[in-house]
Amino acid sequence: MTKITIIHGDITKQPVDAIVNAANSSLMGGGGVDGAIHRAGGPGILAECVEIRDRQGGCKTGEAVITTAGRLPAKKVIHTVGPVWNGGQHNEPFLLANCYTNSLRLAKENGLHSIAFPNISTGIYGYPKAQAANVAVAAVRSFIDNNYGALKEIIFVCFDEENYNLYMQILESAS
Ligand code: AR6
Repeated sequence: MTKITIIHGDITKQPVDAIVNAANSSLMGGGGVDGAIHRAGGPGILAECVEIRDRQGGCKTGEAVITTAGRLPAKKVIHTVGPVWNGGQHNEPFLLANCYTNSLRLAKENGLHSIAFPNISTGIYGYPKAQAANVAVAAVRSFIDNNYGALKEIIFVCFDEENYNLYMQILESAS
């Protein structure tokens, strides 16, 4: 069984096996949750991101890579790159779903059992929050159905109240 939890809070405080970062394709840090994770986790995270960049040239939209979590209470950080919202006709839902699926796959491959997601793409990248929440929940549910028992807990960490209310509505209406 995999439990889905919704939290209104800060992802850098979550004591889980992996937290997911809404990064950009350079993996060199940025604002929003990316900035918060690098600030709280310290320079060890960026050092591993530099190694990954040198090895494979960053991370494409929808893909995911894994690093240490440095000083964070989590064990690992999974960095994924969400799509920039560009009107919705440019593969945005597919690419956003890939962020969730590829992060979950990486967690499973690394033997990690609890993972916390921020609301990828809904800040600086401008993805409409309700649409992003529906994509996120559908992708997570589909992964659970196809990977029975691989993950014990999947947490959606909503930083703003609007996202928190949206996730509560979606999960309540389906249960
Ligand atoms: N904990 C959880 N969620 C947070 C936190 C936090 N500490 N801080 C912000 N959020 P964003 P994006 C929420 O802009 O839209 C960066 O510069 C925030 O409220 O962080 O995917 C990267 O380097 C929002 O709901 O990421 C990229 O260049 C969600 O996290 C670009 O931003 C995502 O907002 C990525 O943009």
